[in-house]
Amino acid sequence: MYFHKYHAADNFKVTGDVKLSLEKLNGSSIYRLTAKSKRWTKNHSQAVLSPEKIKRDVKCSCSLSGKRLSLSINGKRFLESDASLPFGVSGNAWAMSFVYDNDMQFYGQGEKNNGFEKSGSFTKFWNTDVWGDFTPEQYKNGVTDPMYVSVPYLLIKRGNTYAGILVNDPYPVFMTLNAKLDWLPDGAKSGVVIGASDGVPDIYIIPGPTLDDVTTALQRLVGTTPRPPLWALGHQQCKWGYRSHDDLSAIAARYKKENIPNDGLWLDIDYMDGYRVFTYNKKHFAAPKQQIGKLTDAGGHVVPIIDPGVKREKGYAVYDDGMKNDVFCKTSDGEPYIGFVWPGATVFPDFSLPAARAWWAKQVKTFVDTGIHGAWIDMNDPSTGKSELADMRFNNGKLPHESYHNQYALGMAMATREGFLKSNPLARPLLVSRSGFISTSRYAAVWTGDNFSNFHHLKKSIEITLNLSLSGIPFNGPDVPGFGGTPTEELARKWYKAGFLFPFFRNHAILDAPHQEPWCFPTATKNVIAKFIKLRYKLLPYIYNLFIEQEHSGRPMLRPLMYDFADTVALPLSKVSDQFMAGDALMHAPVITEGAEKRDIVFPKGMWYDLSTGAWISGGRRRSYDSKQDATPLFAADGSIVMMQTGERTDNQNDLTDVEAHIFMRTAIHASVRYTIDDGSSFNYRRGGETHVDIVVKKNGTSLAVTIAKNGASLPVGISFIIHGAAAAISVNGGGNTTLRKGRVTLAGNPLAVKVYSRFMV
Ligand code: NBV
Repeated sequence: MYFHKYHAADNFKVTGDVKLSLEKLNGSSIYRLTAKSKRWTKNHSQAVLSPEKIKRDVKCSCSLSGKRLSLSINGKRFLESDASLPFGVSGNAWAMSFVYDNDMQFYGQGEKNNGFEKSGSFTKFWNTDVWGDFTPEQYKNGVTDPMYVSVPYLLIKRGNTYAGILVNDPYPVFMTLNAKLDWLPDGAKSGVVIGASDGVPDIYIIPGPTLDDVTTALQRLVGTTPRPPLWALGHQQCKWGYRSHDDLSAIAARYKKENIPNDGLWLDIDYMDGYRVFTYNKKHFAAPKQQIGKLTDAGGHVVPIIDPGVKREKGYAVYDDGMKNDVFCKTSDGEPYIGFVWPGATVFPDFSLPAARAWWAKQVKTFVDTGIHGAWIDMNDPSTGKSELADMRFNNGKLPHESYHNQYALGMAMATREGFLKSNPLARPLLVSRSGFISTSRYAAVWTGDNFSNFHHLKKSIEITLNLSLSGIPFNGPDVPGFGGTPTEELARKWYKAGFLFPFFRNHAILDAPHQEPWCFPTATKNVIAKFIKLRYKLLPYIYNLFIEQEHSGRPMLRPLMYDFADTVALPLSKVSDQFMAGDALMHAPVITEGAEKRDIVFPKGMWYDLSTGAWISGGRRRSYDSKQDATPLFAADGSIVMMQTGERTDNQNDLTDVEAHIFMRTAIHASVRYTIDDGSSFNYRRGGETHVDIVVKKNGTSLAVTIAKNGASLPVGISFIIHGAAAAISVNGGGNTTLRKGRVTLAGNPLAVKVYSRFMV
């Protein structure tokens, strides 16, 4: 592994040549700490930050006295520099340390496999091709740190007050969090130390006080994720080995035959002609445009892989054009840097150069003209095979590798998205990247790379996805039910149940693994997988609206329990790493232990409706819960309204204009929701092409009074009301009481008895 050099043990000293300054960013209650010294001349970060998008007024103060920083929130000291090393340097490396207090807990850090809560850890941020740099034993069952994505962001929690620290330094950053390190005297711990091997220190301090305040401010600073097309939120089917039009049409046909919805039809490296990027193998795709068109007409969405490595071969148009335009990375001698990946000897676009990004976007545009709907960009850590990474330099060989390494995937994502929009300015693309950096969220989703089909990875996937969501990468998810190895029936069933609410939901497996599409499992297991894919589709109106909310406010779709509920001594939600909220209405506590269908569940305060059994459960405590093989512990919060598609979804035809409003009311007497729809695919929503339906429900005894108001574009919307909880009559928009009829609906388990009022047109 390449980056080992720095940690808190190095000889950092407080020196006079370093001048710190602290500013409060206008109107945002975010503080920016910067340092000046001759050691660092230029900030090479390509992260796109928008502090102007954050308007809030938080009761906090942050001050600098000499080199000592102090942050108070709501009049209480939250963080202060450690006097022994408030801000020190060692050559070009810098480090700052803070006093540790034992009520501190730590989260965030982007994509890390160092646990949900991170006390006691030492970590570095260095985009890493996990399977390339760790042993099979480590990547199958151990801790692999660092991973593909570097977001140098630390979330600090003290009680129910939170603050975040974002280090906008593209060089390798490190953090030690009250860690016991070999070089410290016996029993001593590190405190809280943040530093980097080089780069101009540029640090954003984001005071809460709440977790929602911090997270939404961070997300708006680094950029919210633009609204994905609706199909991108459906199920995605991938397998290393899919390579031809025939493969994809067979997959699409089989999903249809099985009555299981699926949107994405993904291609891995073998669709290319000899792994040459931006080509199709003629044998597998004789007429790409027509063939992809056919798949599209049948309701599929084609998503090929794009690798950054360009085969070094005269006569290959992409290589020749790149050489002519001088866009490839160079060594210190000014020669093209050569790596060895799929096609053999390869050169790599230098995404630090605007001209190289424009060149890449042009290649992408021509490729997207063949009709593809999205792309996954792989190997952009970057992974270059046996060649020394350090020899790969940037900005015409002038910048050392370290300065751009963590940003390579960000540059690639920027340019790839631009290419998609050039080809089709009207369509929202789906872009999914393996690696990333601060502000990748603006351009791409992230899948969590090469995981393994075992229970260790299933558990880890929840921790990783929650911390990514808290770190400004809200659109993310793992390969389900694991990329490497062979999933057992039990694992496939449990992973599908655990993962069906992850923001990104893709089945993918390595070349030599057996196929793991739903029908590859015996009927009982296939049926469970199908049931939860269908439930995902049933919930799409709700999920889509969570993405819309994220785009506006920065609130992530998936979040830990402490996001929406207070952490208390009696019910320590901050320790719950195997349950999560999907929006503020649904709480999921999947069973992820081998051999068990039973688990303990922490129910936050309030009443919870069990979507498997229809029972109401009172929260504020931990309870033992018995689930079933074909069910999952999924609960709706009292006082919530969840918008769903009608009936059981057996294909991917989504209709956001014909929906069920599921009303969950037990003790709550008020519930409301804003339901937004648009065409699901274009950017017209930015020009008034969306409709908002505001629904308010008031409960009086067993009568529900519903008001619905519609504004925005005039799309007709039909709503059926499904009531979970005691209710006998309903009146809609003052239309007089109507008796509810009885109905049945199947959500996460048994069919449930419900009250129904259908169908109201607005
Ligand atoms: O393109 C092949 C694989 C891909 O299936 C996987 O999802 C990526 O994470 N790719 C890595 C390259 C090689 C992996 C050993």
